[in-house]
Amino acid sequence: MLLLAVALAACGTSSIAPLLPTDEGVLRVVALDSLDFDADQYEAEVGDIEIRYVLDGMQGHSLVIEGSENQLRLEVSGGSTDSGAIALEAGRYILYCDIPGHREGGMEARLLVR
Ligand SMILES: [Cu+2]
Repeated sequence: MLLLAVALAACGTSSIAPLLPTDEGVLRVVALDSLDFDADQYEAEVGDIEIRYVLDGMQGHSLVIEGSENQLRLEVSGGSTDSGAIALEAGRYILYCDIPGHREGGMEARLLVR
């Protein structure tokens, strides 16, 4: 509990999604039918990153990481969720939805791995 409190304090207030909003160690990303994710930037810890992709809407959406499209592709539609894991080194990445037109419509976000 102390560790969690320290982690939360270190995050401060911003539009960055909390590291552990629901499940410990799982990066939760929500897809919105407005062709958006629920945050502009996500953060995760170096190593095997488990991502849970949740749809808040009805349209089908995907989630891939630029440059690692062949390693992980999550897909949601009609209220479903999807999850998977990917190993990433420290750095800055771009998440996006690869359904035609969606990224162009704004469906991308940054991922900071540290
Ligand atoms: Cu999409």
